[in-house]
Amino acid sequence: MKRRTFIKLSVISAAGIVLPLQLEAQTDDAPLLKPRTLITPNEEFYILQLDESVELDEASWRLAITGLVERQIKPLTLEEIKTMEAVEVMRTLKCIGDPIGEEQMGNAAWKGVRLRDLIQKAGVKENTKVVVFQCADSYHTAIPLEDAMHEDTILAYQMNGETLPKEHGYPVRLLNPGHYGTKNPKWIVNIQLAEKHESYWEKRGWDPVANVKLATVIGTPSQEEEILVGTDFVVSGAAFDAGHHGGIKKVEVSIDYGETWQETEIWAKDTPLAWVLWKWKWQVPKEKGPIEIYARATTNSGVTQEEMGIKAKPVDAVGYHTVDVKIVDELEQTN
Ligand SMILES: Nc1nc2c(c(=O)[nH]1)N[C@H]1C(S)=C(S)[C@@H](COP(=O)(O)O)O[C@H]1N2
Ligand SMILES: [Mo]
Repeated sequence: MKRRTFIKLSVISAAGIVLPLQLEAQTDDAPLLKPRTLITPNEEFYILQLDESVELDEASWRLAITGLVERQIKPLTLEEIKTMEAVEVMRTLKCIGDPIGEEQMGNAAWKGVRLRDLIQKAGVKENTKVVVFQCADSYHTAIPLEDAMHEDTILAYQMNGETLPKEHGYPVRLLNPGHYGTKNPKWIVNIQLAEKHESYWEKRGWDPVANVKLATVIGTPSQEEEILVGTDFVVSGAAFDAGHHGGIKKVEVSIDYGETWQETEIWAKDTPLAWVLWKWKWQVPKEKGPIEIYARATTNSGVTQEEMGIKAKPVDAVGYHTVDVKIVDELEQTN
C-alpha cells in the first residue's frame, strides 16, 4: 500500500496553545475509507455558494478596508498582502445547512495572513462592533470584532499548496475558526468596520453566530449498501467539533440501536480545528438481514453526542448519523 506524506504545519489552537501534531495519516485500509485522507484534495473539496464562482483577476482586484477606520488606507493588492507575515493552518470547513450525515465538509492546509494584521493597518475606531465582508458575488457576512482580531482568523490565498482555486474564493477568503461555512466568505473585495450588520443568511433565518456543532459522519458503508455475511468490513468516517469542546476524544459505533458501543480507532488527526478520521473493523454477522449503524463522538471536555436530531434551520442538524445496510449472502453484481 502506498504511504502518504503530509505537509508539516505549525498549528495554534483556538485557545492559543501550540498543539503537538499528529500527522500519521497512513493506513493499509486507505482505499476502503471515506474520507480517505486527512487532507481533502482541492478537486474533491465541496463547493457551496449562491451562484457561479466569480472570476477575479489579480491585476484589477483590490482589497479595501473601510468604515470605522482610523486611517484611510489605499486598497491593497494581492502582491502587497503576500509580503505580509504569512501563517499556515489546517482547517476543516463545514456547511451549516446539511442534513445529518450529508455533511458538506472538507479539510485543507491553508496559507494566508492574519486578518488582524490587515485591520491594524487601518486602525479600529472605538465604536466598532463587527467586521463586514463584502464579496464579489454580492454575498456579505459579518463577524464580531473580537473574532476578527483573533490570532487564528486568517485571510487565505493558498489552499493545499496551490493558489486559492477560483471555486474556493480566489484571490482571498476568510477562515474563521469554529464557525460554519457561512462565516468563511470567499472572493472578498471589501472589509468594513461597522457597529452592526445583518448578513445574507441571517436575513433568511439562519443562525447569526453559526458556531459549529459537534458531529460525526459515517462515510462507509453508504446508505442501503449490501454487505456480505460473515466478512470483515471497515466502517469509517469523520468527527468534528471545531475546537469548541477541546477536540474529539473518541468515536464509537453501535450496531444494536445504541445498546452497546464499540470504540473506533482514530487513524488521522491534527488540530482541534480539523476533523478526526476514524475506522472500525466490523465482523459482519453470519445471518442475513437489515442492520442500522450508529456513530457518535465524545470530546476532550467530556461531551457526548446525543441521539435526538433537530432539523437544520436556524442552526445545523445535531444528533447521530445512522446508516442502514443489508447483510446479504450473495452480492448482486447487477445493481
Ligand atoms: N462570497 C461567498 N462566500 C461564501 C459563500 C457564498 O455564497 N459566497 N457561501 C458560504 C457557504 S454557505 C459555505 S458552506 C462555504 C463553502 O466554502 P467552499 O465552497 O470553499 O467549500 O463558503 C461560504 N462563503
Ligand atoms: Mo454553507
